Amino acid sequence: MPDILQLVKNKDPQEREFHQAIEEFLESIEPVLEQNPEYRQAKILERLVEPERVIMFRVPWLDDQGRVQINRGFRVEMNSAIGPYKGGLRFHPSVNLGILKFLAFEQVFKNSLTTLPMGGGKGGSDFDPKGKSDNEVMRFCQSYMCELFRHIGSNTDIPAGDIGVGAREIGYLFGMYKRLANEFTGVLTGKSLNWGGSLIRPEATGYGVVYFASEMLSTRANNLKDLVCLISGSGNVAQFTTQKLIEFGAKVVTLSDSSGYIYDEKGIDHEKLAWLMKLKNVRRGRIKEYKDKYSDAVYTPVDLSLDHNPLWDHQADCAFPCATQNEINKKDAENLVKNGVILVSEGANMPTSLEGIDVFLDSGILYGPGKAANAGGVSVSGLEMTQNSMRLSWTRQEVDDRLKMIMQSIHRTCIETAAQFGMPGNYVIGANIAGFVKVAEAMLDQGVV
Ligand code: NDP
Ligand code: 2IT
Repeated sequence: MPDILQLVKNKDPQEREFHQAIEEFLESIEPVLEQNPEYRQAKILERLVEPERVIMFRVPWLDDQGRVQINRGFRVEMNSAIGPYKGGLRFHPSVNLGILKFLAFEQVFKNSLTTLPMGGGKGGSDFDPKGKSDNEVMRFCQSYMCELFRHIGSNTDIPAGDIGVGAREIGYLFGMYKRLANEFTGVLTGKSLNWGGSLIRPEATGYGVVYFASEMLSTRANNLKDLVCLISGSGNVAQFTTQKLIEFGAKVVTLSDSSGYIYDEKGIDHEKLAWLMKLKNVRRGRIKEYKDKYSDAVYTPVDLSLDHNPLWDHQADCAFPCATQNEINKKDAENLVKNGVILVSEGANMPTSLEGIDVFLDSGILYGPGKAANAGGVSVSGLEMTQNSMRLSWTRQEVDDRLKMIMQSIHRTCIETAAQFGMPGNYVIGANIAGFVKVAEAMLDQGVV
């Protein structure tokens, strides 16, 4: 049998995150490959690790001083076996092809799990929106779309937000798309409400993470009420994970950004969260300011080069990593388990290292991997596409009910698949196998393309 991981490493040795995502996935699907030799014969894996198309382009723009700035733009169109390419755009200085390929690869299986007809893709740029004026962000987005527009379409490839891309960026991107293509279509999701967006899309990833956590706890006759929760990040996913946890009666004690984290022993309530959302979404401030407003809280700067993150070293019941990839290493995972955590539900994509995942699985805690637990965001993106096609808007209640149903269905699928393959309660096996089989079968049906 060819060693797929080695093939990829030989071809693109520098794409570490992509290798990591593949390694995690391959370990899980071994038993399905044994049962289905036709997958190997049709070279399904070799095809899955090779994007259908990669677009890479120059993004020139003018800053407020009139100086020319150059960034690199990308879109990875990974797999369209079960629907048009779908997945977010990330604007962050760390963005490179390897990171976007890992995100696009995971997106393929995540989208497959949602029950909706969406293929997988991911894109973005090494542009850093932090510290930029609205006008600079607008000029960057317009320039980025000047190239991207010819590759996307409401039945071809539908981008959305991710790190550094929220409502403001989607607005600027959509405006330029509409002008260039001369059509008003659902080519992006995460749009604002009064021009084609869906209710609950901003909330969807965070709400979904909590619905998934609640389903996991119910398998052990438990619920979120009064449980103490650690959350990392303070962006879109972290904010709405916090909001839903408060609604479920849990106590959220941490939030972070890339500079440090706050620990609020009394818990972040609705009023504190509303203040924080203004700080992050309107003033675009730093989490450190929370401590100036709420003096009971403790702020700890975090050195990302340390061998562990002190945020994960508090007594708690649940952990919700909602910032970025590889934010929980082996030591962090050991600290979480040692401090009594019984559940981890991943809002971020691949936040836990391979060694960290092993710690969680060996300890027997409830561990919900990102491609299952954070699928609520792309699910409501899919529902936004449906509403755009029908040219109508559902109510908040209707979208939230559908989101809940989808998260329950993903949870059930993971549980049933894991049990079927002799690994009851293992959500990693369940998510990877169920996500994979649907895509693999579609690829077989469609021939060698
Ligand atoms: P945002 O840009 O809204 O927020 C990102 C948060 O993560 C910020 O608090 C940011 O801090 C922090 N962060 C980013 N990079 C780092 C880093 N290298 N180290 C430490 N902290 C970091 O993004 P989202 O909330 O949308 O995304 C968060 C995660 O959720 C990502 O992994 C994303 O892929 C995933 N996700 C997002 C979905 C969505 O619908 N938006 C859907 C599914 C998954 P700072 O301000 O200092 O950079
Ligand atoms: O990682 C993700 O699932 C997202 N960033 C959301 C993608 C989408 O198309 O809504």
